[in-house]
Amino acid sequence: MQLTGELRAPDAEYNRIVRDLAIIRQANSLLATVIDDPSFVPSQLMVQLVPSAPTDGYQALNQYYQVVSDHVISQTLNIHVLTFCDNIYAPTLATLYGTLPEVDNAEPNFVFGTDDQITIVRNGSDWQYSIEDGFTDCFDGCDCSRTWVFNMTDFGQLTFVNYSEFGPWSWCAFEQSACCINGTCEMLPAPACAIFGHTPFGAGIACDGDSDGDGLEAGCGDFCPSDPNMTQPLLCGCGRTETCDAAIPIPAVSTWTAIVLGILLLITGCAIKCRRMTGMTR
Ligand SMILES: [Ca+2]
Ligand SMILES: [Ca+2]
Repeated sequence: MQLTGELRAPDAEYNRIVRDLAIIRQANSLLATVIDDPSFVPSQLMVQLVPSAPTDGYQALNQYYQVVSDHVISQTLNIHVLTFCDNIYAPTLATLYGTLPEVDNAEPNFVFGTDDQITIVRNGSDWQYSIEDGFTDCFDGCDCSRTWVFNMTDFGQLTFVNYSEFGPWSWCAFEQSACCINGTCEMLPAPACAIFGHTPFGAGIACDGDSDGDGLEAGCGDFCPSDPNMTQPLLCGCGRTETCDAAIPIPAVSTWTAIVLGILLLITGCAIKCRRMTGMTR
């Protein structure tokens, strides 16, 4: 409704937004629970009537737009809260009511304390989605927020545009994460790292500047950051030579022994495999 300014969301726009948000949330699970909180009650309108004026036009609009409740919240100021049978785009309807001679003022029933906002801007067939995730102390507007911006084509092709954080207070506590971008480790806000091909290292891992000197940074190709001879833990783990496969005396064992060893390998993993096959104590 906000996108078109119409009282009710047209099917085409509504369906496209549903599709686009599904694609965005599938690409970024952090956004699965970020929904748009309207800044006004979507089924209500606040109307202040001119004292003692005829209300024919007001009553006609109430009937036409299917008001189910007309509640006077101030006799002195003649302020009514109208509740409609369905959600409507209140700013547009407020303008309609405001044209009546018996209406002094009409406006949406604004609410405080919204936290998440989704804003859409159309740029031809491309739509840009700004998704703001607010948190902490939101009763009068959130102290902290994270905002993702995406571009979506008419054909459902998603592009990440930007990520930003707001919250200069210590309690906002935005997390930084080591992140592998095109083979280089960078410290980034954790949510930004997870977007589109960026590989978060996980909690507690920082860029190490290739401390073991094997040419790759921790998590950015080197998953054994303290072992200069290994970059992958393989089966036996970092710091352990992977000799098990070469030591398996396959021709020397019976079929049943091979089956038992195979089952043990499946159940217990590498440690048993190395011990069984080579006699090593690990
Ligand atoms: Ca390294
Ligand atoms: Ca290494």
